[in-house]
Amino acid sequence: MAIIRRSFTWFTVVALTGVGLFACTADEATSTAPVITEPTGTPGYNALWLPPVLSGTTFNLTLAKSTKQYRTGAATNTYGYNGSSFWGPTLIMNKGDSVTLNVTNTLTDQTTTHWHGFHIAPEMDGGPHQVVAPGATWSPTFRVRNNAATYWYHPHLHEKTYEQLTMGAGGLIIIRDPAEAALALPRSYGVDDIPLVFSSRRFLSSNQFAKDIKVTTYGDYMLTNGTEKAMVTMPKQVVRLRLLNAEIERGLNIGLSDNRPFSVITNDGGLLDAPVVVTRVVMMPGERVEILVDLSKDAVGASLDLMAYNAGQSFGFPGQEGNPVQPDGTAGRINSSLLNNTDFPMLRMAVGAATASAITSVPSTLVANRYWTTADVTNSRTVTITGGQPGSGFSFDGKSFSHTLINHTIKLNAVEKWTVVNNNVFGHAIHLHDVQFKIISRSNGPVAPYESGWKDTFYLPLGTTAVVLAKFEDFTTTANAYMFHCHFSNHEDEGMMGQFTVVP
Ligand SMILES: [Cu+2]
Repeated sequence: MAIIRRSFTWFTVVALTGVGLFACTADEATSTAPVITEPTGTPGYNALWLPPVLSGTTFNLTLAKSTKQYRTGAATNTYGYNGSSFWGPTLIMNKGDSVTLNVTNTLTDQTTTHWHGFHIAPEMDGGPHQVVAPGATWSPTFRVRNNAATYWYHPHLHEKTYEQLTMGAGGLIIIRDPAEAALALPRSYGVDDIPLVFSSRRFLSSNQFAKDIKVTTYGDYMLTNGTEKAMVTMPKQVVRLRLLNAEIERGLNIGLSDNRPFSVITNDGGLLDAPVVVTRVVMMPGERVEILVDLSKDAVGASLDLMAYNAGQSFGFPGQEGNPVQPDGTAGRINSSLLNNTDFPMLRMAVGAATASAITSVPSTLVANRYWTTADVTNSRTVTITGGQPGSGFSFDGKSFSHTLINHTIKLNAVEKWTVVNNNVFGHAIHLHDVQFKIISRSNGPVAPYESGWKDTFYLPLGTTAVVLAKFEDFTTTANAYMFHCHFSNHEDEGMMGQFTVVP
């Protein structure tokens, strides 16, 4: 791939970018990634990497070491699945299919692969107990029961999640189902349906990723699908963006640079009843939303940025704190980052020609969800966030994670009300395995309409309490438990994780 030089016209740049995107089915080259330079002379952009797709009912994933050329000089050591230089392929599954995943670990460390958001038996879940030894292959098999939405897979080995995520291990999963297929929604992957994975990194002077869990909780440079200064051309019509916050700890207050409204159509576990129109959506690590952005009135050749409007957040919002000092990777920069407490772009969106079968309007309704209500509740419990004092990790109810500690035992088919209390020292992102739940109340105000759907991860701001309802059905615990934890992987690795079993 050649460097596109400034002497090209803007339209040529857009056209070539489009070709690059639409043709991209394999991993980008590491040292010859295209550099898109705008005629205005602003800093160059790199073509957004589009993860290749695997579909069918058997999925082979191989986690391996790789490298990617992010900086002049030494390449950055990374991890990727199936030969990717960062991240992995997007798995497309159909609800109702029985699938087998063969996960091969070529690292010298153990790993696990968790199917985030999936309602599956605990032994298939890929949590800390389902260890894949170096050189081994793990082959879980299960029926896909989740609704159409965007899910993801990532390592979940206790005390190694932070490191393996930092190195780039992860991938998206798209589930399709008939209810979603019946709607007039964009779904041409990489054309009008674009996956976007946000994760920032800090580079040491050696060009390697900083991965000191005690120091580097926030990166200094945003990587979108592993691409720094990413740019993509989207057609002049309604486009669908599948957003995943795959940060270690940073929250993202996402909006568009011209403040145009956009429509949230999914939460973590499925379509909403109807699109929710917003100008901002807050996403914590682990959360996904799919949004529709209307580009039909934009001129071909125009552009806008997908932004994180993170300046001015209150204390406890992850990424609010810290000082923007020069990156050197050395100690003394705990919780600081060049991106903290600032607004920054995450993707340059250029507008190209419309496609032949363009979606030009946003549906007024989506699906009819039947959520749990307090009338369904058969058991209630409270989980309180504790710990986090200097020198100690966060915990739940005073207990740090132990492989042998079962924090909660739940009866099969119970509809449970979990009240999660955070009067501690910082905000968190709470994730429950096994279930999709409904947030029914927050102590700091109403539940935002854009988070009113099925959720598996939610933001719990400092000083607040949230109440969620979930039904624990279909699977009981025969050996290994399910996890609940903070999805800030540094908090999780330092003990902010517990286990629950589901019993007859
Ligand atoms: Cu946390």
